[in-house]
Amino acid sequence: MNKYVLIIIIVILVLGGGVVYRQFLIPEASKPCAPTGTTRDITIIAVKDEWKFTPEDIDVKCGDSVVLTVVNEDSYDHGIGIDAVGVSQRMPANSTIKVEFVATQVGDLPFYCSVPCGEGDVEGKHRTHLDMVGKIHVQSLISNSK
Ligand SMILES: [Cu+2]
Repeated sequence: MNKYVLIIIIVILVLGGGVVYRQFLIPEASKPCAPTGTTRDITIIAVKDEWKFTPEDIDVKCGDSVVLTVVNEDSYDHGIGIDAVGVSQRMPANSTIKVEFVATQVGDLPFYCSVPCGEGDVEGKHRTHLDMVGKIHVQSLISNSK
């Protein structure tokens, strides 16, 4: 019986600690942002035979809902992965997919091609699957008035 009382006390302490942390101790910058009510429609293109996403840098505000339309111009598959928001989706050849998430934290969300897709020379430069990367910059509402 005592064992169970102890377990309950431990559980309460752990949960209580979590609540205290969330309420009082989280640094301001890593708190989730309140929804802005704005939906940002952004198109990203996997450029034909260039092993490149364009644009590679995207700005959104923290709290924005983001709808990405991702176009694959190639006759082979790519994928889009944005680990920080749990996005991982295959992009079949010559197709367009949509990916949605809410930007809840300030910071950079790296995205990348999640499907091995080969390599080649583009205007004298060698490019590969690993060059298909970019960043979504999630900006604070307060500190940036761009
Ligand atoms: Cu790839």
